[in-house]
Amino acid sequence: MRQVPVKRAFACVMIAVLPACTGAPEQADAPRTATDFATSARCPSPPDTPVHIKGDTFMMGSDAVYAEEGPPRLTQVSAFWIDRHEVTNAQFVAFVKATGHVTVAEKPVDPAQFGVPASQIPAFMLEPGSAVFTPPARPSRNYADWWAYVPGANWKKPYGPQGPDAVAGQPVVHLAWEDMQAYARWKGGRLPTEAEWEYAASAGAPDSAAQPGPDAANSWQGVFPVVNEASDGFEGIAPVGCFAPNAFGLYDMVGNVWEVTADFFRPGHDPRAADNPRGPSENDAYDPLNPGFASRVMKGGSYLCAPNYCQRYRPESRQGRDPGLGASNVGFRLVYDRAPR
Ligand SMILES: [Ca+2]
Ligand SMILES: [Ca+2]
Repeated sequence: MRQVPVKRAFACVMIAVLPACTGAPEQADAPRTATDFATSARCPSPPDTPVHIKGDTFMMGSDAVYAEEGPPRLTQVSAFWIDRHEVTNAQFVAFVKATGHVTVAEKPVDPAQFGVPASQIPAFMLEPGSAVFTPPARPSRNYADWWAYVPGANWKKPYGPQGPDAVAGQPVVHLAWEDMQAYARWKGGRLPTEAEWEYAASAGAPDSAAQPGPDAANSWQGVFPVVNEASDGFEGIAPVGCFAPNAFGLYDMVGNVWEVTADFFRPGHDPRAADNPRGPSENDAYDPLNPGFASRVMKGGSYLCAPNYCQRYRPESRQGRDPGLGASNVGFRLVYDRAPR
């Protein structure tokens, strides 16, 4: 069995790839401030009541865009309930008030988790914090140019300590896997399997051509990562419910923030796993972008997905997600095996 990923395992990768981790300035050119992403937009608030999804067979996966999404195959999913929208800051506040939970991003960092001599760890990476999208001033296709470890970033301060406070109706971000699991236990739900999530997102559409596009939820218009036209009304995270729901009544399945699922990640689907699949074992997990540990699958794209870089505003889209550290564009929603209370 592979070693269970430790908190902040992502930081090991960041040490290798981020200029900020080698002692160089975080950006060669001054990034725009986090407050650029503040939004005062208000949208209708959809109810918090979950939606019942009847079991069915659907075509899971796609070979049309990215290789890791295939092969498509008929897949059976049993009935379940699913949150109508991403878990919001308001919902997470209720959880924190009830339990006193402190998230991973708010806790001191254990230097032993980096796996390198302490002298090689920049001091700021030992401070509580999280990964924040920090747009560069010039074009780039290297993700290390727009992700930075920002001390003080957490679910209460999604754009970092200098940015706006978390907004009640917006999805909660900057959570690690263990934070999501704690919320799920308190709520009486669980993280969805990838198959459950993808079926709910496709909402009975018979093929990918009939499925939603980038205008179905908050995404990126313009040339990523330097020109954020925000013609959909949102430069950063949008409140849940600002875009029309899909045919199952679910909001923001193909945008706003990525949503973490229960499955471990490896590129491509096992075509033999077609009856309520649960993904590979932890030992078989493999994420080319984070090869040192077992990533979880996240689904549906985010407000950072643009046609020129990340066409992942689709039900089939999938990427690996570091379980030990949150990010400013990653959230979740729960499913339930029985009618929620
Ligand atoms: Ca947008
Ligand atoms: Ca979403």
